[in-house]
Amino acid sequence: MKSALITGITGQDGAYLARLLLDKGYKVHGLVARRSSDSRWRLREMGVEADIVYLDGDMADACSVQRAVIQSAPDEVYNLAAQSFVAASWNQPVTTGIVDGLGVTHLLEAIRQFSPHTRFYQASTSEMFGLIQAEQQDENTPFYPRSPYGVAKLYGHWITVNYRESFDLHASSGILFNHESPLRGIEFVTRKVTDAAARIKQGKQQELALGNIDAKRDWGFAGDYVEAMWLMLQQDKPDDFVVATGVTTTVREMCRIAFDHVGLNYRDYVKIDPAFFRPAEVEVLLGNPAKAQRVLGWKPKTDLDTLIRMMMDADMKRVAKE
Ligand code: NAP
Ligand code: G4F
Repeated sequence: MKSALITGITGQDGAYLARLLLDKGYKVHGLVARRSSDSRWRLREMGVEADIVYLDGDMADACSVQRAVIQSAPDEVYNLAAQSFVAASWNQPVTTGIVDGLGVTHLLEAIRQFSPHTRFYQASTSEMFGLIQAEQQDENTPFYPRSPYGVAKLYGHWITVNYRESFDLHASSGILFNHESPLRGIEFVTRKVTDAAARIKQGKQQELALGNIDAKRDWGFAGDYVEAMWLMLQQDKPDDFVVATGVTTTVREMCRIAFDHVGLNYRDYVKIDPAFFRPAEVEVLLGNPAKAQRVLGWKPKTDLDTLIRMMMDADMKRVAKE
């Protein structure tokens, strides 16, 4: 039985990846940071809460990260832990830098010293492209991050590349574009919109305040994207891969799809609130997943319309039960 360690197992991707690895017969360990309230709801939603070995630890605490690597004796480590909300990174730039940046070194160092055969996946991000330097971004596009989050993740990306080149570790970096699901955090724009549309439809909310609705994102489904993570660690050689759909859509159009699904016109409810604009915006992201398709045989299976409908259906049911 293969052993895997997932950091960030209580997050959206952690829950989908845990399900995928358990279905493949892995023993799954999860590094979980101490929280004062329940953080395992996504694992319950995926029906995997009881099947995971939980290890206490925090990415900011090198000792706990090291202990988790020794205790789990992993064949594969998936580093998904992060302060992942871009907007919050301007208010917590140092924490974001430590967890999303230096935390990666804590993990790579533990692997180098105690488990050098372990294969490593780093959750890198299209936010590293920021102020885009090419119309469609791929593995060769120069980076230009636009937030403390993007900067911290760029450190995490390059330290992964550096440990691969310096110590011959099987360390891969997945440069994933936005991916969503019914398990997406409520602060991200897709879930904020599907939750609000469900509440408005059911008379529990009157309007929805948003920021820059002209921003464009390349949105895919988290369930598809965790397959790409796993595929990267099954390759003979570690490498970097862009994972995206190759389609970009405005926040405005995503709102239209969500509200349409419940028979409403988003224009009647969406208000623009400057409080949700960012100090520096990433106006557009559009990925080129050709390498992932060629080398990994990976393709996205879910288009945006299907994804938003899936999220709307889940939110309509959840809001009705409240
Ligand atoms: P998420 O839902 O925000 O999950 C983040 C996870 O990290 C949670 O389990 C969280 O634990 C954990 N975490 C936060 N701080 C930690 C710390 N100091 N020590 C240990 N664990 C900590 O994020 P996601 O959407 O699943 O994304 C997974 C990863 O992919 C992240 O690294 C993100 O930056 C990256 N990424 C995401 C996307 C996307 O569109 N979703 C795209 C590209 C890259 P709690 O639940 O206890 O807070
Ligand atoms: O949903 P978002 O908050 O996601 P963002 O900033 O693109 O980051 C997500 O994707 C990254 C990959 O590119 C990940 F690395 C990161 O961890 C995270 O998962 O915002 C999307 C867009 C932005 O342009 C934002 O300005 O939507 C715009 N937006 C407009 N109004 C809003 C809102 N975003 C949020 N969260 N809330 C709004 O009211």
